[in-house]
Amino acid sequence: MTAPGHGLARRAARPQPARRRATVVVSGLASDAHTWNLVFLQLLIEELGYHVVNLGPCVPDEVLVGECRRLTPAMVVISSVNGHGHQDGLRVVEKLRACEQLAATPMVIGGKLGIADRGNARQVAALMAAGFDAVFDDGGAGVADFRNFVRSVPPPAAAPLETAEAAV
Ligand code: B12
Repeated sequence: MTAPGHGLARRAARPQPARRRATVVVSGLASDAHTWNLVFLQLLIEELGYHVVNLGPCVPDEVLVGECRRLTPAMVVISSVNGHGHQDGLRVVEKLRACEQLAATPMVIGGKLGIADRGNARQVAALMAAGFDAVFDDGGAGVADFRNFVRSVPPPAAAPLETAEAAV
């Protein structure tokens, strides 16, 4: 007869399959050469528990669409700093949403979307209408709102990683 709890202790000692962290794609837009914004976003999103694929600055639309189709990420986070986000963002989100497997993927854009410090309400509305789920313009919503948005996204069913035990 085993002591109470003994079986439980044995179960706990057995290696559990690790969970793969869901992937978030971070990207700059085709015209935008700024980079530190992307590094900032990558660190922030990693801190929130995701694996980040950072595509870097000046990403052609076709590359962004192709990588998102290949990775089918849990979320796509686009950054604009040079002020062309309201144009580049409109164009690229339509291309992303046209892909069947990305139709329901959470997609956000943020940063300096235009060249005005404030009063980008019209641009924000146009970006939302074009397919973004949220827009975090520097003149309005802040990083705290972005954090809350990321936390509100339900994690996709994560595939268990192979453990040494399972591989034998
Ligand atoms: C460094 C820099 C450059 C470097 C970039 C080098 C590199 N490898 O990154 C160089 C010299 C290449 C450059 C070029 C240009 N730049 Co520049 N640059 C800057 C500078 C000095 C710092 C930017 C930076 O790295 N900040 C640090 C990062 C961490 O912060 P951030 O970029 O501000 O991003 C923050 C927010 O925007 C927000 N954010 C950004 N994206 C997102 C996305 C989401 C989802 C969320 C929630 C938040 C978020 O979070 C970040 C952290 O708070 C700023 C001025 C300044 N002091 O900020 C100008 C600035 C960004 N540049 C500007 C401009 C106009 C240009 C040029 C057009 C200049 C020109 N006429 O050639 C070109 C554009 C080139 C291009 N094709 O994009 C303007 C943009 C104006 C605007 N949008 O209203 C700025 C603000 C200068 C100014 N006051 O006029 N630039």
